[in-house]
Amino acid sequence: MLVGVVGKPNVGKSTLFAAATLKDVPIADYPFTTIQPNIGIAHLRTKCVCREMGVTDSPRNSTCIDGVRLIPVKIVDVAGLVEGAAQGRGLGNKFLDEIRQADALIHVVDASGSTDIEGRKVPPGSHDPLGDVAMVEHEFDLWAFGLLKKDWEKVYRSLEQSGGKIIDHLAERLSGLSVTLADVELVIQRLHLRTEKPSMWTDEQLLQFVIEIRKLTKPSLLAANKADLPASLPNIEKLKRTGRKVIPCASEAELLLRRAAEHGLVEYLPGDGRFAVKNPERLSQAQSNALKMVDERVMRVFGGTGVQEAINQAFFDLLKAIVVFPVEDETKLSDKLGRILPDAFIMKGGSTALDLARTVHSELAEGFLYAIDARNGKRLGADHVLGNRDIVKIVSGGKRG
Ligand SMILES: Nc1nc2c(ncn2[C@@H]2O[C@H](COP(=O)(O)OP(=O)(O)O)[C@@H](O)[C@H]2O)c(=O)[nH]1
Ligand SMILES: [Mg+2]
Repeated sequence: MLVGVVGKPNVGKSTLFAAATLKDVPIADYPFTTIQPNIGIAHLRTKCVCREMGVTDSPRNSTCIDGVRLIPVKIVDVAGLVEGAAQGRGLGNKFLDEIRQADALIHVVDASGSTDIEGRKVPPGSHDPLGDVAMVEHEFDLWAFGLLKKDWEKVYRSLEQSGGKIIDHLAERLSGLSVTLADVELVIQRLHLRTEKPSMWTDEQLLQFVIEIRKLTKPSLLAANKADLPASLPNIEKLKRTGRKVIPCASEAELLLRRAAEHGLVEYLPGDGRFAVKNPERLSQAQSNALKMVDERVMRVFGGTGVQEAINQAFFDLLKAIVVFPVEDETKLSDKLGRILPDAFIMKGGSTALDLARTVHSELAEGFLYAIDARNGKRLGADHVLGNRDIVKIVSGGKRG
C-alpha cells in the first residue's frame, strides 16, 4: 500500500512529506530496500495491544512508545501539477508517472488562498482553493481520458469485429494505474455503459468512466494546509461543505515540532494534540516564539497539526487498512526468540488468516493448518477475516510451522 502526496505547486506537499518522514523518535532501521528518492517512510499511529494484554513488548518491525505503536508505511511526494499537465505541461508527465503507483492520495491544498492556480504568491485569502482541487483532479482525468481516447476508434472497430471484450481492453490499458478488471466492471455497471457497443460511447461517457475509475482506485482526502494562517479558517469551512473528507493541516508546524522533539527541546509524538517544552532555558527567543505560535494557532484551534491524522486516515479510512500482530507463541505473545509482539503488519481490510500467513512467510501459507486468536485461544480457519488489532498465531505443517 502506497499513499501519494499530490497537489498544485507551493501548497506544502514537500513540507508535509518532510515532516511525515522525519525520524524524530528513535526508530530502528527497517529493512526497506530500493526506495526511490521521493518515496519515504512515514508511520501509522495506532494504539498498541501491549497494555491491554499486560505485557512489555519488544518491537522489531515497528516502534512502541508509551503504548503507541508507530508502524512504517511508504508515502510518495508527487511532483506539483499545473493546468495543462495532461498535455505534458510543467512536470505533468512526471506527476502522472508517479501517481500511478499510489493506492490513495493525500491531496494537499493551500487553504490560506495565498497562492494562485499555478502556485504563485498572491495576497492571503484572494484565491479560492476549491478551484485548485477541481483543477488537479481534472488534469488527472484528462490524462487518463487521453490514454483511452488516442486509438479508441481503432480499438472498438477491432473489438466489434473480433468479438473481443471492451472490459478486458480497458483493464489492460489502465493496468499501469493499478486498476483491476473488477474495478472496470464495477464502474461500467454503475454508469450503465453498453459493453457490446463501445462505438456508441460518447466522449462525455468515456470521461465519466475515468472520473469514476479515479474515485474508486485513487481515493483521496483533502489536507487543508497552512491552517495556521488566519485566512485559512473560512476556506476550511468551505472545503468541508463540499462533503469531502477534509483535514486541517499545518505541515510547517509539524516539521518544527518534530525537529524540536528530535533535539530534545519538546516532548511530542506525531499525532499528539499538544506538546510540552522540556527545557525552556535551552530555547532561543525565536524558537520560543515559534512554538508559542504553533500552540496558539494550531494545537489550541485544531487539536493537532493534522499531518499524522492525514496519514492515518489515508490508510485506515481510505484504504480500510487493519493492523495485525502475528505471534509464534500465543500465550507469551512472542516470536521464537522470545520477543514480545515483535511485528505489527498493515494489511488490507478483508484480509484473512491465510493472507496473514502469506505476509509472514510463503512456507507458512503452504502448510497452513489453522490460526489461533491469541485473545481467546479460538481456532480460526484459512478464510477467517481478520479484524483490526488482532493478535494471531499461524499453525502450519510446513517446515517453519
Ligand atoms: N504558513 C504555512 N506555510 C507553509 C505550511 N506548509 C508549507 N508552507 C510554505 O509553503 C511554501 C511551499 O511549500 P512546499 O512544501 O515547498 O510546497 P510544494 O511545492 O507543494 O512541495 C513554503 O514556503 C513553505 O514554507 C504551513 O503549514 N503553514
Ligand atoms: Mg515540492
